[in-house]
Amino acid sequence: MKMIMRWFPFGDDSVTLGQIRQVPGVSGVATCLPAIPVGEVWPADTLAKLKGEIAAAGLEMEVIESVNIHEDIKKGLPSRDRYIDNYRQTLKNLGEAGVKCLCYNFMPVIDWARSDLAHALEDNSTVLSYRHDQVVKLNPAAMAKSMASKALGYSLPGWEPERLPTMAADIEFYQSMSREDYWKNMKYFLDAAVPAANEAGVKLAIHPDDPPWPLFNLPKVISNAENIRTFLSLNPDPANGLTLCTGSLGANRQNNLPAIIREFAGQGRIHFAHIRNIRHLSDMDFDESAHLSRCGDLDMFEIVRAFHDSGFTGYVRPDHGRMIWGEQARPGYGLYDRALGAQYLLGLWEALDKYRKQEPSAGSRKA
Ligand code: DNO
Repeated sequence: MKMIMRWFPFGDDSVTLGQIRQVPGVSGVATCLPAIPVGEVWPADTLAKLKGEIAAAGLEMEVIESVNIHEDIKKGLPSRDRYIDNYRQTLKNLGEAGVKCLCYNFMPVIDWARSDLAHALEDNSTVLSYRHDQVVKLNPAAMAKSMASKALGYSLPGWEPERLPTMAADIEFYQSMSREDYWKNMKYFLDAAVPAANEAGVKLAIHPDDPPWPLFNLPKVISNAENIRTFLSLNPDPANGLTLCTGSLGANRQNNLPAIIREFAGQGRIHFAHIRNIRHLSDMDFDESAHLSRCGDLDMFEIVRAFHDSGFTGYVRPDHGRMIWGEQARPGYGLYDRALGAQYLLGLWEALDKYRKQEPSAGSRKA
């Protein structure tokens, strides 16, 4: 596996490339071009410039998170073909810039949702948290406003201001769309994007729904082993793969993460992993937590072992961290706790590597 960290360019991040370079074992960043309007082509020259800046800091730009999908594609409108052509051209440009993996999502209207971006834990660190009752009481515009008010002026990926004016109408549009039609629109996109991704040498890695249950009656679909199987079968090419986000899938207590990882990493369909821990407060309420197993309800050793046993060679990033030691950063994306998370995950990986070399038959237990 290759350890990377998420980083936002053009001064929209409190964390610098120089700082990331000093986190042991981190080889690169997952980054983006936030200023390009959704649906437009990501220009080759801007990508080359960004790659140069990242390389000058001694890091790689092999992962992009995310190129957002225009809502017309998800809605299946006739205008989707133009946006799909643009997506194909963006994939070509990404490949030419040396990008190997693209994390994206197909969630309608809303990317991820939380009720609080700075919820205090017992140790006075703050984390992103989710209380289902509070989220359903808010309309999406109110939620966007409340999230922005805690974002310390940083843009929140997935809550770009351009989405807000049409949010209510977009949500209304999906009320009459069946899940089957939504799957059809996904397939239509994949059948055009996957060949372009292959030509460009880029692996597509869809991010699961976060949280993994429907909100505002929107057809969310990547939330458990069964619907991931359906998704992967829509286009069986290995370039059509997953971002396995432990915190997103793990919010549903029914999801057996090690088993899910073994199944899909075993098939070579996981290209990117977002690893973080959460503490459940009920079936639909949770706080994010430090990465360490004992700090949350997810067993990080079993999660990392499932990747290791599957011979995983994709990218991993420590996902959302707590805000600690007085850091002021974009919620979830401070330096300190993510750096701690990266070291912990790399430590687990090194232990598994060395143990496996000494005891070749050890550790291959199925979940
Ligand atoms: C939130 C992130 C998501 C993710 C997108 C991928 O912190 O995990 O915004 O980047 O869903 O498209």
